[in-house]
Amino acid sequence: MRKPPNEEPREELEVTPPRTWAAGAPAVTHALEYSLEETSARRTGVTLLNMNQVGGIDCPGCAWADPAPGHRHLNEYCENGAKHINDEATSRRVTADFFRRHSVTELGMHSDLWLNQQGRLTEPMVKRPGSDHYEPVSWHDALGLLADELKSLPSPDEAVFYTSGRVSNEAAFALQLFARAYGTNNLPDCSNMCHESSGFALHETLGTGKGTVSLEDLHHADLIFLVGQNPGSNHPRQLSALEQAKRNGARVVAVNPLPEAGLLRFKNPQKARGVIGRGVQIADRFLHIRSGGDLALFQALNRLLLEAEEARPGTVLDHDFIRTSTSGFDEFSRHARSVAWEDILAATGLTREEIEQTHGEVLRSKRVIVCWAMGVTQHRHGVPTIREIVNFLLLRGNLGRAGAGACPVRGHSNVQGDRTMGIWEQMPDSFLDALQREFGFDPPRRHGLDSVDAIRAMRDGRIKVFLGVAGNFVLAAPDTAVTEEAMRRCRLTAHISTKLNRSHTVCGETALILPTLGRTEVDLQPGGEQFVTVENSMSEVHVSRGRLQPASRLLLSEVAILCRLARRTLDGRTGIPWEGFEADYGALRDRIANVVPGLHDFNRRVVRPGGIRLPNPVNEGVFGTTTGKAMFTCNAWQMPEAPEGHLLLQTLRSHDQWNTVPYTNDDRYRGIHGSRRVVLVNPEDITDLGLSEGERVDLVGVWTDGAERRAEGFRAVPYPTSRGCAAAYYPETQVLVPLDSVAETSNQPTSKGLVVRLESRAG
Ligand SMILES: Nc1nc2c(c(=O)[nH]1)N[C@H]1C(S)=C(S)[C@@H](COP(=O)(O)OP(=O)(O)OC[C@H]3O[C@@H](n4cnc5c(=O)[nH]c(N)nc54)[C@H](O)[C@@H]3O)O[C@H]1N2
Ligand SMILES: Nc1nc2c(c(=O)[nH]1)N[C@H]1C(S)=C(S)[C@@H](COP(=O)(O)OP(=O)(O)OC[C@H]3O[C@@H](n4cnc5c(=O)[nH]c(N)nc54)[C@H](O)[C@@H]3O)O[C@H]1N2
Ligand code: SF4
Ligand SMILES: [Mo]
Repeated sequence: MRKPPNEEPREELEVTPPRTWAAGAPAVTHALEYSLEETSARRTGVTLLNMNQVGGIDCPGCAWADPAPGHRHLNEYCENGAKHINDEATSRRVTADFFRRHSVTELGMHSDLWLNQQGRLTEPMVKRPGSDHYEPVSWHDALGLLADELKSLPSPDEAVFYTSGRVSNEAAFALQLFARAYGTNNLPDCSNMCHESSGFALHETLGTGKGTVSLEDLHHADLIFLVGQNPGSNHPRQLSALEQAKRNGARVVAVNPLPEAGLLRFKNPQKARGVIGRGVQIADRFLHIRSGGDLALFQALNRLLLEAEEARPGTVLDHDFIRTSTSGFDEFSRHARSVAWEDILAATGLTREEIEQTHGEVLRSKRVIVCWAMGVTQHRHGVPTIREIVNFLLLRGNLGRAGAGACPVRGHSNVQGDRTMGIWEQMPDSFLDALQREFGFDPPRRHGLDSVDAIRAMRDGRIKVFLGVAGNFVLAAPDTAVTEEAMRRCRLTAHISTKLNRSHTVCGETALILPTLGRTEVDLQPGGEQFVTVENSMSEVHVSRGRLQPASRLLLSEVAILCRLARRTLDGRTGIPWEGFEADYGALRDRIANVVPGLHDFNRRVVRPGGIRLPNPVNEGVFGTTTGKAMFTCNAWQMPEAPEGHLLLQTLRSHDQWNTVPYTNDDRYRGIHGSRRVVLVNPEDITDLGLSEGERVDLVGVWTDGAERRAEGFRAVPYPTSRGCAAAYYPETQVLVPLDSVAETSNQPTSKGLVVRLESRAG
């Protein structure tokens, strides 16, 4: 076992020019360096060779899809996937002795990086009321404590069950089944803070919350938009798909306030020419947009398409598709023409020529795909922006056919699957009816609490018990000070986790750490060795099977913990065979097959190479919307604005972190080394604000409630971000996101487009 580091890493900022290409040879060496630092060479070999292979370990990183079986490389992973997997496979351990040496208060003062570096959690721990230390507890007593607390609540709605998107389908299904049998729909998840805006916009306009494209579609598109995403760091193998598409003749338009390395040039580390050559240019056109300008951009493109049709009737729009498959076109086309150019140019910061040239590319392309991620969803107007993207696709029939469609690029490896399994506070009646038929109990129908509403309820004392299944809720959620206070008001907080994080240091009166197996590990149950299943961003459900020996013999799998908790809490009330589910996940999958559409014959079909592709009704011409057709919508123009002397801040990921967990203090592609406390600002803005390069500043949030939100001690780094827009890393800047600052209709926190001022610390 490796000794965990005692000391905090030293912070020393060094800035080098941002990189203009992603991946290539350094990516391979960086991945291996991190692997060997964290684990042994043998464990590294086992995990990496099995990663993303048929029947192997599904990468616990992002949700990007694997190529079809037979088309995979021996090394079918990226630099960051290797880091994520080795972060879990580390040989460092957090033991009972560690918790004897460190009080909860002391742990709370350590950085997130340090907490994560301590290694894998090894046995269940409890912090009892009045104590400042975690102490060991048996599984029996830990689950008894939690079950007793749940049973004592006057209403099941006084508990919340949070899920993060790394959780397998089997564990997610068990969790929601337990929560609903217990009597609540309080099932907030990380998706509430991630692609919730996509779900709302797509449901309303297309009748499905999921994307409509496959990898094959991407390979055969003529034009691909990458809007508000940083694939070089966050979905690296998307670059391989784009490389393939480009070889087939596709053109790529990237829309971003930052010229991200992966958007510019890609050197494929899986190919000899990628390691030594110049690589492939990814974006043919880079639109250096203002923060939040995407709604206006797509409004402009739509207006130009309507005008082109008017000039050359019958040549631009797909009239057949519009007539047979859509509703609301007339109203939309009237509204679309009313958007003024001066507003568009103000909101986007682009020139009219740039937008007209992009329009020209659209006209030349038969098959168009729009990909998007957090740069779109995390804005206040994320939902109307995505609705406008749908309008754009509908106009030329770019939906439901090969090489075209909508591609919300998902974050966590199974975030989409968790939703398919029923992790959502507002599951439709059709799902609840199916649960009722299959299990014979009455699931609650009243909508539960999402992440933001759960925090409000905890803050107001309406929630007594919080259970987190994976994730790091305290730092993933907005308004750190408010969220921490809310957690501390709970009677009991419990987390099923693989590694130590901030959420374990912000405790309710009683707190539990329930350590669990990770995806890399062998999962042995009475019914034999188990595998789990996951669903990627392209609706493919497949097997993940761990290969390594568990980090500790005291670990239980997520499914086992949840089934035991359910048994202890429900006391056999519902007749659900929890014990059988725990012994053999196949028994659980047999029941899932009866509840979730598209997963019939689940056990047999999922083990086939490539697994199961869930049907997407849109691709069969079926739209489950209120009109039964794909819906055009009218979206009012809007742009985020910062008053004089302020900037629009986005909170984002570095190349070297997994969400709330920094791996190092570096962000290689952006040329930031040794410190994460930096704010990237356009050089002209630095001058206009009277600051100097590298000056130490506080970021001060401005919000309608007048409360001061301050992130202290950042260096102002000149960076080619668009004018008036700044960027700084999450979770350090989470303190600046007000709890009440949420996206329209989706209630998703606005982690982008925050109004801040930079206050010099010199004076
Ligand atoms: N290595 C690594 N991979 C990850 C993750 C990780 O933490 N680390 N997290 C995973 C998860 S859960 C998710 S959701 C995804 C997130 O993947 P991304 O969405 O790529 O995540 P962010 O780091 O938030 O980057 C947002 C991108 O949008 C751009 N952007 C910001 N505001 C705007 C805007 O107004 N308009 C436009 N057009 N662009 C804008 C930013 O400059 C940046 O390039 O990544 C997943 N993959
Ligand atoms: N300001 C700001 N806030 C954001 C965002 C942003 O861009 N800006 N992004 C949002 C987004 S997109 C997301 S998805 C959320 C992410 O929110 P979460 O998903 O809640 O957070 P993670 O950082 O992914 O959680 C990491 C922890 O998960 C646990 N873990 C890892 N693997 C496993 C496993 O296999 N099983 C179990 N049980 N536990 C495991 C480990 O203990 C680890 O410390 O944050 C959101 N918050
Ligand atoms: S692209 Fe995503 S899923 Fe694929 S190896 Fe990299 S992190 Fe893992
Ligand atoms: Mo996410």
